[in-house]
Amino acid sequence: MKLIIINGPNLNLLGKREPEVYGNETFETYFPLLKAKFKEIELEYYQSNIEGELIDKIQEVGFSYDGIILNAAAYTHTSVGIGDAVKAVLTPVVEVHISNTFSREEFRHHSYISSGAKGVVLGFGLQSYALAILSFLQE
Ligand code: CA2
Repeated sequence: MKLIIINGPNLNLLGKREPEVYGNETFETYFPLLKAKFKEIELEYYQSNIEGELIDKIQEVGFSYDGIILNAAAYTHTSVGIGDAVKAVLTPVVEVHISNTFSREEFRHHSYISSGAKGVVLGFGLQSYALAILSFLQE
């Protein structure tokens, strides 16, 4: 099984700013732990701050990988283009958020991703990513 985690803008700052919302751990330290936890899975990681690069990556992997775990970060709430890309590919996409976006500002309550996603996991901190991986294993 081949899965990719795609992270959007500013998630490269995890663990370095706003620890009260996003925790203390960087994705660079968390990702090897995830790989060790799910040894049976070929797990990749991609991060970009650029909307078009995220769309390119979704298109690149979206016809051959078994799953995409997508945290589009702020683009979740603004990007028709990423929402369209999620709907255009054949690979199922699970939308992930670290924080509970529904307990935050109103503008974070709408997602352009969710309607095309297989499911959504949010609010469990970095564990949201592990739960999303589990959703692919329990098919
Ligand atoms: O909770 C999530 O995972 C979000 O996708 C994170 C986005 C936010 O815009 C979404 O509403 C919810 C923000 C990612 C920015 O991450 C930072 C990490 C550390 C310091 C500053 C920003």
